[in-house]
Amino acid sequence: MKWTLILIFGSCLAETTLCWTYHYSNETMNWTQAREWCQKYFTDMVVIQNQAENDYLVSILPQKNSPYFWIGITRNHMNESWIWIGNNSTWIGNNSWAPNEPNNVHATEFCVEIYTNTGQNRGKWNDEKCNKLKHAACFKTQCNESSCERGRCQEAINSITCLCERGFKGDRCQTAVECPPLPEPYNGYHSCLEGNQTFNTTCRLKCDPGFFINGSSFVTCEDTGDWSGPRLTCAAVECPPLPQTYNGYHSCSAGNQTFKTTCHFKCDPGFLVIGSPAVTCGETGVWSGPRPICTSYKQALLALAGCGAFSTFCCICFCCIKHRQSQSFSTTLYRNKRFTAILLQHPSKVIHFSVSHRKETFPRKVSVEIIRLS
Ligand SMILES: [Ca+2]
Repeated sequence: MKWTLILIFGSCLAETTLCWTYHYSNETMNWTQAREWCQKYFTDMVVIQNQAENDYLVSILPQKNSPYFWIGITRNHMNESWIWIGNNSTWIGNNSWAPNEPNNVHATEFCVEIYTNTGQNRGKWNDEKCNKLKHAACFKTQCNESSCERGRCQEAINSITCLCERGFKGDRCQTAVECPPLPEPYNGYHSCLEGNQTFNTTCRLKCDPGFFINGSSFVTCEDTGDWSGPRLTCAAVECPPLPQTYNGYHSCSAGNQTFKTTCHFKCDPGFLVIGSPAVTCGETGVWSGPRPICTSYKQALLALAGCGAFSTFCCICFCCIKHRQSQSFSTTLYRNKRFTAILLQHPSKVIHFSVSHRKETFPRKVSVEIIRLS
């Protein structure tokens, strides 16, 4: 069978190139043949999505001796609903059917034709037996893979529309949604996976030494153009609270005892500062040293005297032992600011004297430890 291709008016406006066009056959054929013909030479049989398209289609279809054209709506059984091919439309208007149609004569009318003759039935539909011979009404789509970069192409009579994926915009869905510039966090910085801060970009926060991530460590640019969470912030690490100083007091450079805060200690009148008079909160949350103590001058003098007496006692013990053990002992003396130790060593035995001062109680308590090792 020889078919004749005829291009009727494109549905596009003259200046528009991206939209579908309508076509029809000069010959008649049954519904199945008509659809195959449309698919072979164009895209498919006509699908109508609203009354405006229906009216436009009828206006450009020619007046022929047989003014009947197959359209792409059908069903397989009398109890089924009418369905458009391709699932591109579910539309059936209130006045789409001609009077007394669809009448399903002999329960075998499962295809649909559109009337193009003049009169009150022009543009109306009729259910018809599928093996009847009608002209084919076809369309050719203009959507293709390059029509929309990040979206789905949808055609109408005069234009195509790109239905963009989430997070993209533009007439061809070519532009990712942008989020506002992410403000630089105090005492830290952020790094983003992408150079520009657009949809799906994730930025991570890093804090300077002495500061920690306060809340989320990253945010993501969402399809709404907003960042996924609150602003990224770094907070200063805190040192343990300093207890009240006995017989003295301390004052700090900041209200919270956080990184870089320095606290100064002072003693009440009549008391002496033992230790460093100031401590600073370090980047790991540890004070720079032990806090000092306040002791009276009398206690300090007694402590010094006691220490001297104890040293004398140690020297006497050392001399006695050395005398009793004769020359076979070797001796070693260790000393620093906090302790003094005397090591006696014999080929068969070791006697070890150590004198240590506990920092927090110095000089009121002095411990002496004597260890005899075999
Ligand atoms: Ca009918």
